[in-house]
Parts: sequence; C-alpha cells; structure tokens
Amino acid sequence: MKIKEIKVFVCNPGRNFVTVKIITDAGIHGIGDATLNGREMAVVSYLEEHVAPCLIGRNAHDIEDIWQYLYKGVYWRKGPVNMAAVAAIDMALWDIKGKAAGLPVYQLLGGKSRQAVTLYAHASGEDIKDTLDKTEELINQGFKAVRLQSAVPGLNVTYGVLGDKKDYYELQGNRPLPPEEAWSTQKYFNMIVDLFAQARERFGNDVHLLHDVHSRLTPIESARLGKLLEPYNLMFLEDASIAENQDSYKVIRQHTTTPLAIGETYNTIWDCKDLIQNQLIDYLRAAATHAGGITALRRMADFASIYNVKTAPHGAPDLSPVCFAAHMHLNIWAPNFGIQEFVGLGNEQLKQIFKHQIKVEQGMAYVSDAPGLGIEFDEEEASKYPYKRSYLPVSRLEDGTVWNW
Ligand code: KDG
Ligand code: MG
Repeated sequence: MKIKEIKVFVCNPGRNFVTVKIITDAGIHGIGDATLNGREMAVVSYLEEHVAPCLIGRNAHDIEDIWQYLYKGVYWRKGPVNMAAVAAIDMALWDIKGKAAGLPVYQLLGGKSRQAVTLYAHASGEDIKDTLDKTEELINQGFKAVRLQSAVPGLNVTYGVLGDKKDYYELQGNRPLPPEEAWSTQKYFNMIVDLFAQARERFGNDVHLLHDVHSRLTPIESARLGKLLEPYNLMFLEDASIAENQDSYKVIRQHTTTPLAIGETYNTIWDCKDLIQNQLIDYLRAAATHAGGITALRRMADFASIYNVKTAPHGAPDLSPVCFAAHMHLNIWAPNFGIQEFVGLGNEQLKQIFKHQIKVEQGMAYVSDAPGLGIEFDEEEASKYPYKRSYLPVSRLEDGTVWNW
C-alpha cells in the first residue's frame, strides 16, 4: 500500500488547526494533527516542502521505519516544528493501518486496559467564588476531577482566565500580535491556597482537584506551594516550574508530597528522561501532536510505567480533535494511564469539520470502535474557515522583565 499524496490543511473554526491527510494507492486515507499554537505555518511549510516529497511512494504500513527516517534520518532531531510534523504523519499512518486491518487503533496497540477514560475538566473563574461555582456545575455534570484556576487579584489577566468576564482565554485564539500579561508570585500566593482550602471545605474529599501553575514559579517557590497545598490533597500540581534543567525538580520533590505533572511542551523522551528515571514526577503530560505521535507516546508510556509515572495527556483547545482521538486510543490501552485533560468537544463549526464517535458521559470518555482513529476531516467544511495569524500571550513580571508563560 503506497503513499500517493500528502495534503496539509489549515483551518480556523475559532482557532487555527493544522491537519495532514495521507492518501494511499489502496484508496485508504489517514489524518493527523500538526497544530503548533502560534507557529502553525512553520509546520505547514516543513511538511509541504521537506517531509511530504520524501514519503511519496513509500509503503504506508512502515510506520516505524518512516518515524525513524523522519527523526534520525534528517540529522536535525527534536524540536517542536519537526516533531509536530512527525506526529501528524505518524497519526495518519496509524489511522491508515487501522482502516486496512478493519480495527480501531487501540486494538493494534494491545487492546483495552479499561472500559472508559477518566477526564478532568476546567473550572476557571474571575474569583474564588466564581471558580468554585463552576466546579460545582462540573461535579453536577458527573466530572470526577476538576482543574481549578482563578484570577489573581491585582493582576489584569491570569493564566486560564480572562480579566473582563468574557470567556476562558484558550477559546479565543485569534490574536494578530502577542498580548502581554503581568505576573506576580506574591499576589498569586495570596490567593492560591485559599482557593483549594475553600474547595475542599465546599466539595469534600471525593472529587479530584488539580491545578496548573503554568511554569510561573521557581523550584523553591514550587516546593513551598506544594507543601502549602498538601492538606488539600491535589491529584497533581502541573508545570510547577520550568524543567529545562531536569535536576531542578529535585528541589521541589525533596520538600513536598504533592504529586507533580509536567510535559505538555515536550517533544521527545529526552525532555523528561531524568524526571521519570529519578522519579521526580508522577504524571507525564506529553501530547501525541507535540511529542512525535502515537509511536513516540507509546514508547514514553512504557518507559514511564517502569518508574510508576502515569500518563495524563495534554488536552487544551489548541490540540485538534484528531489528537484527542489519538489520545483516546493510547489512554484506553496504556496500563499506566492516569487521566485525560478535557475542555469539551468544541463549537459547532469544529464538530462539522472533525466528525467522530467519541462519547462523553458523566466525566468519562468512551473510545470509538470505528477502524483506524475513528475520526474524519471534512475538507470542504474546513475551507470555509481560513487561517488567521494568532499568538499565545507573553508574560512579564510587574517591573517589565519577560517571564515564563
Ligand atoms: O498552547 C498552550 C496551551 O495549550 C496551554 O497553555 C494549555 O497549559 C495548558 C493546559 O494545561 O491545558
Ligand atoms: Mg498546562
């Protein structure tokens, strides 16, 4: 079964998505997600100019060989642009293999380890009360795990929350130039512990609570936060600090038993090898779209399992439903799956472009049994929503210093 054509699409049904379609001479096609938030066109060009021409005529069944060819073969390993392209090709090839076999991808991985996938939803509020009211709504919908983010009094915008009561920031995604946001660790500490104290007081101990620091703290500040949050029993504290220096997590780990999660920006196992091997984290947040696809994530999950690290794939709105579908197959298979981030199934336009059968009920997601990834891409519908340049915000300390976003 030879690869005949590779097409790359960019659409913006509310935010940009890059989708790859591989067409074979057997009449079977597959799709993959290559969306890199704020850098979409770099991946499009990489795919069209440098990747697609090398794959025409190759056997679509050779997933591993193609992965190695695109990773080792090109000399320039790793990197978000490269690995998003590799990821999309990889997902599309798994989709094709599943369709050719007449089996959903999870069966090719080894079958189900569980019947359904536990999701964590987002409650993002203008203040603590607003966040807790939103948490209550999600608990009432059946969610067993909720990520709590709340605006920080004194800061114009806080990660996860817009300052003007409009909407959850991630859903906007159409900013022709990067907006800037201010950060103050002091002001954050004045709010954050209260948020979780009040949440436990109001909801008791059964619901899982999570929080994303979004890398704003230094390791010792993260250690302090982890310690202060221990009484409120978080499922995990995400991106407590940047871990470019993976050893820096030893500082956090030696001070707190709050479980730690990291990895949504990671491109390969090398970004987290030491974190995993030294048991400095508990959950790996790597995403199929940014870490080299299903082939790579399967390998990372197996490596993590040796060290009792669970998977918790990234599920923000800038990952397309194709990535969510890929995660569903990995999640239902991985013996060490932990939890999947979930921000809803998207707006009506998105649902018309990406059609799938994944069911979400009572905070649990049910994988599709359709062959392949079980998701289809409507090219014509997508063409109604053209690309718009858009950026993530940039973060600065109150004195103007550029900080981690
Ligand atoms: O592109 C960046 C977003 O995906 C990120 O800000 C979302 O941190 C995030 C999360 O945990 O969902
Ligand atoms: Mg995050």
